Amino acid sequence: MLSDDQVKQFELFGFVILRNIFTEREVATLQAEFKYGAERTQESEGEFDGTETHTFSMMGEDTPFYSSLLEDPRFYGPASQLFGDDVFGLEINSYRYISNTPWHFNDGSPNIHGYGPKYQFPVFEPTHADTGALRFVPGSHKDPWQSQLTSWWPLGRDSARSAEGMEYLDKIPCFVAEADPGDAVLFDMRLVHSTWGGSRDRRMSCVTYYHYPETPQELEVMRNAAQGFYNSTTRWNQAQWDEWFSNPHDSPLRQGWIESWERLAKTPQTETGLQLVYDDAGAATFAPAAV
Ligand SMILES: O=C(O)CCC(=O)C(=O)O
Ligand SMILES: [Fe+2]
Repeated sequence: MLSDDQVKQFELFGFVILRNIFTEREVATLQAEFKYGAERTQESEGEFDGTETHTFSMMGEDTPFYSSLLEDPRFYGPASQLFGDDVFGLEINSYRYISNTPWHFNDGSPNIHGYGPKYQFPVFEPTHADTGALRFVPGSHKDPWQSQLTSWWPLGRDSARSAEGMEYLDKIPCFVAEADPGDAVLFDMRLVHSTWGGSRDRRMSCVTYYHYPETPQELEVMRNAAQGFYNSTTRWNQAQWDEWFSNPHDSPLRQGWIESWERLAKTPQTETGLQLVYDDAGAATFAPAAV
């Protein structure tokens, strides 16, 4: 669990770094399962040649240690401490990153109302400031600070990704969350973040949860997200997702999450009275639901 000061730091700044959350033996297991998942992905996607990021799900029974991590008290404990006991599991992924990641926040929708805690960790090499460590603008998980930041062009939704924006990436004042294998960086998905320099097969993983919606806006966002997720037959890495949803070890915790997904997916729009409206740039706002 997190100490009171770690909880306070997370609330104020939006992140906390957990050192040595894995034992050395567990890091070896992560590495072996990562290599297996990478191989599986090459079989379906073609050989990794450094021109495209490979992303693969680690939620299936073919990577048993990874697939246990959402329920692991070392991950679920702090997640529920920060976001409540009804925080629920979203995904466990691995990545072979090939480029810098522009400034952005990822809350599951283009606005601030769908969010949760995300753990990211390096699996093989440490991540440093110039080798792909996460960079955070501290406190940017909160509005109006987040809106003020992202209306400045180097941090803007599209302009951050432009050639000019990418030139500016490493000039933005920020905190660099360096990590070694065994450590995990825990952050609020609403936090404005990027990475720089870790561009040649940077092998990372993540464990992510969603906060259970409380306001009509949050419910409208999550209702939509859940419809694209629960019982979907067109997910990437379908076999791994299906296995996770089949709850093969009868975990009561996972069963509760599956029920959360189902409840949200089946929530009618009349319950929120809102709809998401997207502008040309893909940014969403809320409007009263059509009657
Ligand atoms: O590591 C990266 O390059 C991107 C990570 C990121 O944006 C995320 O985990 O949400
Ligand atoms: Fe992100």
